[in-house]
Amino acid sequence: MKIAFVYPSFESIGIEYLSASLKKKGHKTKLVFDPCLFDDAYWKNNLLKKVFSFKKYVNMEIIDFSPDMVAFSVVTDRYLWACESAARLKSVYEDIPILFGGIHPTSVPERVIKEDFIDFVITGEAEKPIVELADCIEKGRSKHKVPNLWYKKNGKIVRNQTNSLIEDLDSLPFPDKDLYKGELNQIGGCYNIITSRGCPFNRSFCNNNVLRKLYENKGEYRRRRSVQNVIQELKQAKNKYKINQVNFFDEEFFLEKDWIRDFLPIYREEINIPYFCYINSELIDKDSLDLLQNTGCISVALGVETLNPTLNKEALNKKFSLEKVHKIITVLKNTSVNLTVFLMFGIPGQTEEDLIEQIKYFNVNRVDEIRTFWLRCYPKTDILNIVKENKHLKTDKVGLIGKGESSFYLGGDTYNADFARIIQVYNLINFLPKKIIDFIIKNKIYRLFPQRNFKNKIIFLMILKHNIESFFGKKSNYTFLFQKRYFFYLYYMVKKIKREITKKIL
Ligand code: B12
Repeated sequence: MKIAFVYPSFESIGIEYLSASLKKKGHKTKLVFDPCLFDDAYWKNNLLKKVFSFKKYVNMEIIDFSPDMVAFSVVTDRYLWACESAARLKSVYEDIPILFGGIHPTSVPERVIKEDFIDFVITGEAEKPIVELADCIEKGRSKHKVPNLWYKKNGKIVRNQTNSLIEDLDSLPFPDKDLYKGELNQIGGCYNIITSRGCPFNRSFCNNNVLRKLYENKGEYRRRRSVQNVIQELKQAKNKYKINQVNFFDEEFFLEKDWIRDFLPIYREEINIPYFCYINSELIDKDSLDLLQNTGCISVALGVETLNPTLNKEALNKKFSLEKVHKIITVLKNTSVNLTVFLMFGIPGQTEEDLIEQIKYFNVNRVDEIRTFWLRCYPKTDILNIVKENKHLKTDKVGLIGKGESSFYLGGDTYNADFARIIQVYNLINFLPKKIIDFIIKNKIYRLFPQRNFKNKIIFLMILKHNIESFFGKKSNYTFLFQKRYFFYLYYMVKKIKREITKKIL
């Protein structure tokens, strides 16, 4: 049976896992990719979005493949995009079954399955369920035993039982990276990998608190692949692709200390490709910082969210120690490991003073890059209760969240114009001298700044600055991911122009 996966904007390790499981059982898969140029969190422009739209190719590519099922992997911010694409397809090809899965349908399956153009929803980990569904459709069997499945029968919604979590992650086939052949992962040679599933923490803004509820009493939530299994995947990848950087996308890469102590030296020995990973200040000690430096890490991202301990504890349900964060910043400053810090805005209870105090801290304790995000209240996460309770969000906005209709472009749920002006200063810290930032703060010049985010223009200047610096031999790698995003845009803009020209000539 033939299954087409439709996905926007990024590589998805999730669908690569599903594709590998389907192929293993003899099914054929294909990716239909929409780069969503000028329509993502990096860059939003309505005119350019139209000019460089890939919408019409999405349907064309699906139909060319003549699939037996079309599968959409959906995060909340892309739910409307997925609905629009699925409805467009269904209006022309009524008979193709459409399946929705991924974190948004997992969070609100009862809402998603109600859409006319969606035939199936699979919640949670879907390696086994998707193969069983494909088998059932192929053989014309009843679907009542397919785990995690929601479907419609005689106008009624049916919900099947939820499977236990996959106990042994090593039992899964390696993600099918060939799915993206010819698409973005060919650019720049990044290899994205996940070595674990599940997170033991329960931060109020994170979707793990939704998944943990779904899988209550259904097996160990946090799981990790064996060191050898991960090394094996990377060895195979190294032989097959040209890789310049490995990105460990695990949420808690340093959680199992023994695992890390085993893994990183072997990685250095046998793989030896510069790598990126996320770090958590609560899990990083001196040993870990040494390991990072000695095993080829070129870049880490640290989710600080806010320097205010009360906000971290009460609104975000997150452990926080300024001392630990400070230590990481000071140690990494003099190393070749670049440090990106994630900060969050629009947290219930956060004030202008908080933000200004934070600027003062980061202006003195400079990191390689500060990335700013608005707090997003995703469906069924605990933060929703907090924002509802203290009326941090307007009630109509809370209603829109489950429908995936709140936008992340201009800040999303918790956007606040005064904060938006201050955020520009955070972006500027990335490349203006300390004295100028002090001057802006002291004289409250930020109040004159536009509230519209000009982050991508600043990022462009940052890349330029760091390219110049690296030309003169200074360490410079931190804009790595962003540089790739520019290549990505260039690649797909050229692809679009080529396609349009070919069409005109023919
Ligand atoms: C790595 C990562 C990224 C990477 C790569 C993303 C990617 N597409 O793979 C980067 C840095 C690019 C990224 C970007 C963003 N991310 Co992110 N990311 C993650 C992270 C940490 C791991 C994802 C992963 O690879 N998991 C491992 C794979 C195996 O699991 P999986 O993807 O969930 O897939 C399984 C199931 O969901 C299911 N499944 C998945 N797809 C489908 C499809 C079908 C048809 C079916 C049946 C089943 C199914 O089966 C898969 C295998 O079991 C998750 C957190 C998490 N724990 O999942 C957040 C997470 C997915 N990201 C999140 C967000 C918000 C974003 C951004 C919007 C952030 C931003 N403001 O820009 C962007 C946009 C992403 C996009 N697709 O457009 C949220 C999504 C919340 C939500 N409700 O939508 C998450 C859940 C984190 C959180 N806040 O809790 N992200």
